[in-house]
Formats: sequence, C-alpha cells, structure tokens
Amino acid sequence: VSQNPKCLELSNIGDITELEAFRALTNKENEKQGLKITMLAFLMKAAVAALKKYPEFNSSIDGDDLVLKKYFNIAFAADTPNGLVVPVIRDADKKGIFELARETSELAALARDGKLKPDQMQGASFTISSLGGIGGTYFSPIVNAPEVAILGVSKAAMKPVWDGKQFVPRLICPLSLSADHRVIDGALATRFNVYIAQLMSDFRRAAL
Ligand code: CAO
Repeated sequence: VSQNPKCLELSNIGDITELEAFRALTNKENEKQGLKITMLAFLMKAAVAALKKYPEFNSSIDGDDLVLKKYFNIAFAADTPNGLVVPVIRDADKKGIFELARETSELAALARDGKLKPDQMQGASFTISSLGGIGGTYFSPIVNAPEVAILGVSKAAMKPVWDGKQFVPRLICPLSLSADHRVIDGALATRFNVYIAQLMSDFRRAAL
C-alpha cells in the first residue's frame, strides 16, 4: 500500500508514562474482582474522541459519495491461528474503559477460537491495529476499505526525553496512521494523529 498514491502514511509518538502507571494501579486495585483494563481500551476511547473532533475520519466512500457516520463502531485487528480477523466493538462511544477492555478480550478470544459471528466483524467505521503486545517500532497499517483510516500502534518503550533541564525516562508509544488521501489530506491526518497522542499523554483531555 505504500506504493498506492491514494494512501497517506504518517507516524507519531505518544508519551504514555502516566497512562500506563494509572492502568497498572487500576488493575492492581481490581485484581480481586478479576477486572483488567488494557491499553487497547484506552486507544479505543482516544479514537472515539478524535473521530468526534475530526468527523472526516469516521466516514466511508460509497461510489462518488462520502458517507459521514453518526455511530462509532471501532474494529480491532486480532491475530489468530487462522490469520488476521477484525472484530468490531459497536457504539464504542457509549462504553467505558472496563467494558471496552472486557468486550475486546471476549471478541479476541472468540476470534482465536474461530467462533466470531459475521455480524461481530461487520459495520466498523474505524479500525485500530495494535501490535504493542508483540513488538516493533513502526508499521504501515492497511486501510480497511470502505473505511478511510486506520491507526496502528507499536510497542511502547522507555526513551530518554529532554525536559528542558535534563533527560528523563518516559514511556513512548509509536502511533502509525494510514488514511485514504482522497478524503484526508496530510495536515488533517497530522492533526488527528497529534490529538490521539495528546489524549494518550494526558487522558483528562478526553473529558473536555
Ligand atoms: N506497548 C507496550 N506494551 C503493550 C502495548 C503497547 N502499545 N499494548 C499492549 N501491551 C502489553 C500489555 O501491557 C500486555 O502485557 P501484560 O500482560 O504484561 O499486561 C501485553 O502487551 C498483551 O496485551 P493485551 O493482553 O492487553 O492485549 P492487547 O490489547 O495488546 O491486544 C489484541 C489484543 C487482540 C489486539 C492482540 O492480541 C492482537 O491480536 N494483536 C495483533 C493485531 C494484528 O495482527 N495486527 C496486524 C494487522 S495488519 O495485518
């Protein structure tokens, strides 16, 4: 797809130091109840906030028409023994982090067992491909047409970051965005990706 003139690819980084600390703390607090939140659930929430701010990303191409969606169905790539499967979380905007984490885990388990129903893989308006649990520093996710954009997430790693006085260790997460250039131009794609990074760096922004 990188040879495809219609595909725009750009990368960014998000500082998830505080978010990962909060996630670890929350998981510890809820260990006894067996509740676990994941980075993927935060990414979904961040994606919904960014899609609301930049509605062009929550669209599809239908012939000569661009259809702007009013719903927020977020798909995520799941690696299974039978290959790539892309389950869909419906109405992700109406769900909290715990619910998103639970639902993505359940759908990923169904995907691995080859038990997803067709309607659990249809109707997405945007996709996230998270390779963070595996590794890598950057990749070019392929837009899942007729959607117009996809967010790729690679493995976060501790990096030295200059704070104005000294280098400090920060947990840096690579974010790779691919978008259909017929709908999204470079400046808009950059704004979208920068906003996702800002949300991941300080999730309070999602409440604004
Ligand atoms: N950076 C660093 N570590 C990360 C991370 C990130 N961005 N995202 C997740 N992790 C870590 C988690 O902290 C977790 O570690 P612990 O077990 O120590 O807590 C581990 O990776 C596994 O994470 P998880 O259980 O939360 O799973 P996930 O949400 O990362 O992923 C799923 C779920 C279904 C997306 C994943 O299993 C998967 O299938 N990924 C592959 C997607 C894919 O194939 N994409 C390519 C599509 S294009 O062909």
